[in-house]
Amino acid sequence: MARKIILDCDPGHDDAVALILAVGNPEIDLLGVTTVGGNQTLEKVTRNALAVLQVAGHPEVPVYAGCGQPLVREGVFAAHVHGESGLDGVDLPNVTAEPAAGHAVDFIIDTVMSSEPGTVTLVPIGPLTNIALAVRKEPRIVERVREVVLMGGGYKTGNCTAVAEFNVHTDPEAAHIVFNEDWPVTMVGLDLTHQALATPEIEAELRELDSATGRFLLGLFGFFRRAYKDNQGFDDPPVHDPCAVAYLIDPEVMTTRTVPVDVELSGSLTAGMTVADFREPIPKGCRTKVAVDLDHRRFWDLVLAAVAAVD
Ligand SMILES: [Ca+2]
Repeated sequence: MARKIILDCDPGHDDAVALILAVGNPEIDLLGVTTVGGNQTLEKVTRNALAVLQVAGHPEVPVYAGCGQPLVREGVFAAHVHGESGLDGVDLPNVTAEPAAGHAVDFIIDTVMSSEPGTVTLVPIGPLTNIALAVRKEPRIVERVREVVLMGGGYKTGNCTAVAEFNVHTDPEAAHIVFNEDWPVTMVGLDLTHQALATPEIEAELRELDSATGRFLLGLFGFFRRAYKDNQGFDDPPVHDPCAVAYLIDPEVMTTRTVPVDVELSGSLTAGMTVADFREPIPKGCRTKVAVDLDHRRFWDLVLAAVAAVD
């Protein structure tokens, strides 16, 4: 049985890869896409989600627009990493589909409450605003969701600050809600995603596919490569978001550790830090996991297979 997921995203170069992996892999049943302001404005990321689904040949997947601003803080978009469009580096197609009617938060609630308990997995790969609001509006989703597998945070490093990663740093209060509810949460953070590098070898394999979606990704990787070199000194760009989807397809793609994780809200130097407590003994019943080591080959094989499958 394919895994039923809702992908909550802010496309975003790496979000685009996550979308393609989700529609291109038969193990994933993408129930819907929800969008959140993050890498760019809500309007732009919603258009981008529709554009990527169109490029990947799946315009039938519904896209629900969600929250444009964090719960408490002022949203700061990431144009320095993703460009003015949120997907700079490619010519976006004229999008023919419209966003679905209704709010992302209501789609999440309605889908979870109307599905068999324990069957829907939430995959947030942007700021956690929509997920936190859904929990507050309908707390019963917590016991009905199968699990939450999110891209965000990091136990050893940050990218917005020394210790805070962009998604969590953008809306730490929302992340605090998500990490503190009583549901299984797997944090696929920077510790893991900084291993998901789009190396020149991977780009060459993508080029060999000689497909429209492959060329679309190569355009995105070209811009992403320059942005990561200029902003953070990476030789190859880390492609964060599809790691969370890959984990659901094949848990062997990464190793994880079960440890408590909480979110710092008030530190003057550390706001938005995900604090993982590796001290033994790990509390009984701990339901949070952090991703540790990526099988780079296995990961990219999944992505390349999905790109080949959608064309
Ligand atoms: Ca994202």
